Amino acid sequence: MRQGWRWYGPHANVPLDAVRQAGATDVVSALHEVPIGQAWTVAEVAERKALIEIAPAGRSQLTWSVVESIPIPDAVKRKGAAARAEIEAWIASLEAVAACGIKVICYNFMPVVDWTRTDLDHVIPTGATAMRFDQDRFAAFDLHILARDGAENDYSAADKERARAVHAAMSEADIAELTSNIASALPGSTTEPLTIPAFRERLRSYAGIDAARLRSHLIGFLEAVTPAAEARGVKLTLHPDDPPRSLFGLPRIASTADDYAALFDAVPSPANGMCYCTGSLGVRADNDLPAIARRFAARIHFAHLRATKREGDGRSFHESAHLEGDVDMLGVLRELVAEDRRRSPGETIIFRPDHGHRMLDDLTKQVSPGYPAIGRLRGLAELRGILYALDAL
Ligand code: DNO
Repeated sequence: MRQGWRWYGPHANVPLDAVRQAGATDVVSALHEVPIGQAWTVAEVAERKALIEIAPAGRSQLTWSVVESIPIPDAVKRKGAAARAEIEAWIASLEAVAACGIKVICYNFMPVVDWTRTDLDHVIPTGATAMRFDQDRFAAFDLHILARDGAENDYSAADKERARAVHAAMSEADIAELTSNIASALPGSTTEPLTIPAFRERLRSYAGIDAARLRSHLIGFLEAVTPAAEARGVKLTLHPDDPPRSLFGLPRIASTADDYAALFDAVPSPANGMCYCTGSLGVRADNDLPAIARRFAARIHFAHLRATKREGDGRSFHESAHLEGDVDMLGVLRELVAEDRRRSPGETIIFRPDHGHRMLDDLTKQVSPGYPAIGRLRGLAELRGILYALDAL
């Protein structure tokens, strides 16, 4: 397996030397500055690749191995294969990436909101901070701040009472912070930041789109793009929903093993692959992580490794240290290493330590939520220790 690191580009507050010092060899990145839906060009991708791969004198060489993500525009999620122009632009981006020799592309199919947290700096007992999803704060946002049509039907009387009390205790500043955490698109998100009125409007545009319809739109998209990927030896890896359940009454269709099985059955192309994200899938107690890794091993080309800890209500969770929490990381790595050994060297699985606690010097620095250097460095070092013990490095 190859050790990757997500890098946010030339203006990122964690530079390429930090990637080297963390011990990673592979960079995971995207043209984050290109607006969603606009086709990437070969020149743009080649320029970024040169920036990553042409090392200054005396520095070790890095490889841009994974594009995470080429965003899928909202129209594709709402209309499927009928969103012809948007899909053609996506294929053009894929072709530009492939022309530059990058063979793994990550994407997701979450409607309206990508990964979602209510708290970005939840203080944990060590004094570090972790990202958190607090179900009552989420419900307070949905019911009282967004005031979504029909939201009241999605919560029990007890849920509503707790959400009401949470909302009543919030100051204007708390409301602004919660709104920004949920609606302004966290780093790497492939959905647009939304104001509250735009958020309501976007939700209304999904009226009538249930899970079956959304799945058929993803299948239509995959049928359109996998031939181009296959022809260029590119693997497309679908990132799971985070959290892996419906939010805001919207369907989510990459949350369970059955969800992925339905997609692989419908579009068996070898280009149809999976980004195996332990932290996202691990939020559901009914997802058996080593079993999922074993079942879809041949489809896994990219892995996000981190852990989450479910809280008492079974719906809230926070991000734990990489080897703590609910994820059986050793069990997962055993499966991924076994698969990796079956492959030729050019096909090896790339992983990155996903997220990390904000700790030590990062507590006083400007950091991208979820992506501070030191917490990720700790995560990668711990994961590397497991791989070393499994004799997989
Ligand atoms: C968050 C990430 C997401 C993810 C995209 C995949 O940390 O896991 O940004 O990369 O949703 O397309």
